[in-house]
Amino acid sequence: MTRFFENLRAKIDNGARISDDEALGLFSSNDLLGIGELAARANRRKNGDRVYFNVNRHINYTNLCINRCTFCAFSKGVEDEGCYTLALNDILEKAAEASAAGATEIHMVGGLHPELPFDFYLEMLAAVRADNPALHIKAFTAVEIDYFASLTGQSIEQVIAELREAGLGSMPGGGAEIFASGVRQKICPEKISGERWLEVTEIVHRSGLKTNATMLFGHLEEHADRVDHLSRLRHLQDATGGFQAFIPLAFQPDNTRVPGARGVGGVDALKTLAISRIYLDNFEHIKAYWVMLGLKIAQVALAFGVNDLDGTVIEEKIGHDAGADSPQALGQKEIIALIRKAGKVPVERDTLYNELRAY
Ligand code: V47
Ligand code: SF4
Repeated sequence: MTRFFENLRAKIDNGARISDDEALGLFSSNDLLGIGELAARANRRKNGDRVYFNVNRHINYTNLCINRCTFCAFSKGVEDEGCYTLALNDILEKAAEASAAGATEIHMVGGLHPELPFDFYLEMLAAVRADNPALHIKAFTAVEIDYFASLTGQSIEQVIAELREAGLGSMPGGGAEIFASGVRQKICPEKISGERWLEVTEIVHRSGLKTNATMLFGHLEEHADRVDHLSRLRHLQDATGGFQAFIPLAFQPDNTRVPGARGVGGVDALKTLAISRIYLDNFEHIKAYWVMLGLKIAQVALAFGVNDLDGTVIEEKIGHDAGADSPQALGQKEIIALIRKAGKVPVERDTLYNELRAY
């Protein structure tokens, strides 16, 4: 083992933090198994052999979006074929199906719709909650929260208070993409800045809601941009403790408009997940989103520091519109088998990581 890896191993064993330069060193190393071993060590300290999964359903209520990020094949304009906005009844039907199938969480996000008023979202939450009081509603990204604030002229605090009152339980981690402004300007010029995403998220955390964080990787970003992204997340987590899970999202290139995007191979995916685990010492959960990674890499990732597998999903649109060749849904039995065959202990959790059942 080289001195570099020996030092990192000692840091992990002592619960010490690795530096940005060390993270960059890991990204430029070709020792995939060495990186994986460090990540597995860091993960074992926190989670032992347990791997979480949850039973959930995604509902994307609209694909109309005024932003039109170049990496996004999901969003449409009002003139485009295939644009849609679900009626409240359809949303309720999907939520009822999820409840009947044993889901504990509904994950709802959509585009920035040009016309729907804020009241639509409040009514949607209230109606889903009234029909399914036991379902946890995880909905809206920091990008949408900022949009609601500008729609209504209210502060982020007020918007969050009204959404919570209507039934919002927590927020997913989307919209983070890559914080560094050079790349962000190329892949999502109209989206709120990385600084604003972090600022909105900080307010959300301080209001008492938990969120996740994501990073979209494998397009135009350099390793230094990834480390910068991780560094800003680690910093905010030190301040608020409001993040539950970190989810690296592997870029899917079909039907997108990012000239020169690299795409994500298996080695890059595993390295990125592993380095996230090693660097983000203040995040309990590193989640493999099998929709973007594919089932096989998601399973192997369980030996590379990952302790959380999302989820049953049921109807995925954002990755599949961009060519993801994973299934659109996964049964609970399949998830359990996948975790077991990786030599781990499957634990069903709810959205807030209360353990529901170990298998
Ligand atoms: O913000 C869009 C990403 C995100 C593409 O918090 C793409 O539990 C890959 O955030 N290739 C939405 N990714 C999904 C998301 C998420 C998913 C699962 C769990 C959680 C959670 C959050 O999807 C967007 C964007 O970063 N995305 N287009 C694409 N072509
Ligand atoms: Fe709109 Fe989100 Fe797609 Fe960007 S990633 S175009 S904000 S739906």
